[in-house]
Amino acid sequence: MKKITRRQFGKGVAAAAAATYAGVALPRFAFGEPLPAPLYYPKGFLWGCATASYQVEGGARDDGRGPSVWDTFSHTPGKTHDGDTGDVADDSYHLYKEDVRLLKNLGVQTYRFSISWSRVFPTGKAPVNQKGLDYYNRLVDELLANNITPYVTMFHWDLPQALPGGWENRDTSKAFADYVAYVSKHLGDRVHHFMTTNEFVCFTDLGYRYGQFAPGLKLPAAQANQVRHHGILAHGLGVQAIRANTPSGTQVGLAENATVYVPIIETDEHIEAARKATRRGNAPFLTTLMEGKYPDFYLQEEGANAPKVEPGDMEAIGSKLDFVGLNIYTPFYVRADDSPKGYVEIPYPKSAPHMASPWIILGPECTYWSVRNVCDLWKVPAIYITENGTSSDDVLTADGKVYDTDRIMYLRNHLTQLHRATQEGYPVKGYFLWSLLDNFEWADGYSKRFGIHYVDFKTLKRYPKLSAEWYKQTIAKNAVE
Ligand code: PNW
Repeated sequence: MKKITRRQFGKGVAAAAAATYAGVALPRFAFGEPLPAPLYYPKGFLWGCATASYQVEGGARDDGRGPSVWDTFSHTPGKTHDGDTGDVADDSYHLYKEDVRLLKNLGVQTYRFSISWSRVFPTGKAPVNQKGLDYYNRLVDELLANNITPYVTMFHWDLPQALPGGWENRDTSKAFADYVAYVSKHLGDRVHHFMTTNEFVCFTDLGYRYGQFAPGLKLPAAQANQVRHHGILAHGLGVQAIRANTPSGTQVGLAENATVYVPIIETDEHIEAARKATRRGNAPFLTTLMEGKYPDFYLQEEGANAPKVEPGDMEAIGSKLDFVGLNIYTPFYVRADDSPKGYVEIPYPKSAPHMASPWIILGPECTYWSVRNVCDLWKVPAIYITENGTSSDDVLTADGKVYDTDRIMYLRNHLTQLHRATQEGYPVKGYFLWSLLDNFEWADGYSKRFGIHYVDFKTLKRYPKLSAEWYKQTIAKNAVE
């Protein structure tokens, strides 16, 4: 499609001024020139969908898979909504070809999925379970046969249950590196994009400090900080392992739900406040990775609870990355102030609109600011939005359709903001919509649907929602409308 210039578009507006809708004259644009539409993305921009192993695979006991902490947690009464588990989930372990067909039909260029560590190493360590790796070989081959580029996450929270002490134990970081070395060596001939870990805060703090995710512990600060350290150490050793076991040119990054700070209004002082907040608010995770050391203020604030670091840890943790993946759902607003921190967070007004999951506040500009803050602070070479999407109270109608207009509203707004980042020259390479299909939403079980395909969890039949149709058009046009 040809790009419309401002001048041509202006003429269109003049012609449209006389237009009517349902017999009523439409107003003229009140102020100057409207934005050109549609919003074209850069040529070669990569569109994709994302999923994670425990959320979609099912086949929990098939072909020698060992239990993960999420099997244990979800089978513990009271831990998940209605006692839901990932035993069957979407059964993608058996239905993966159908899922690849859904991807193909959307026209995506990429698919982000994760490997179940305990499928490949049932106890977390050798011996390997060849049948487990074979599943990922089949999935990768099926994707490539359909011209879809695989983006592989090594760890999306399903830690092998058998590893003693889980992330409390430093050995787990080393076991991770061994597992990553093996998998990257065997997939690296066909997979050229790897992410080490997904969302540190969810598998460290939420699992070990607040207890709402597996393994459900509520440890004191010193131990919880050590868990965080083992998480980022695993990432660092994982980067080294991938680099050592794959051809040069292989792209290595991670997927991180960095807390995104949005300046209340765009003035220099508030923009600066948002940048400071980004560095401080992500101190134990992304900030430390990007700077190769724990920030001084973090160590001071944690005092005696600060993590214990061994020689070589920080070099690994600070390993250079080819890209940073950001999982973006919700904004946090800040303003400048005179305190030593230089900013204060603004609480949401009670009336702040949210999506079906109450923690997803509608604030699409956070997608733009996530990219801008991270790039301005740390000059990263490439950025992907590795997740973005929302739950919705989807209803399957008698004609087999789901009219998820609120999800489309959410996506359209976020993609409009991401477009701004691409236009300003930030190196955003691609976007992965969360999620390809409804799946096991962790502690919320099957009560929250994030898919652009509806899944009937009794029959496992998949139905494209209206949002799938909308995303398909977005991809085909390489533009948001
Ligand atoms: C991400 N929160 O998790 C995960 O990467 C996905 O596995 C998940 O399904 C998706 O977002 C939707 O929730 C999060 O409560 C889960 O702030 C919860 C939170 C954030 C991220």
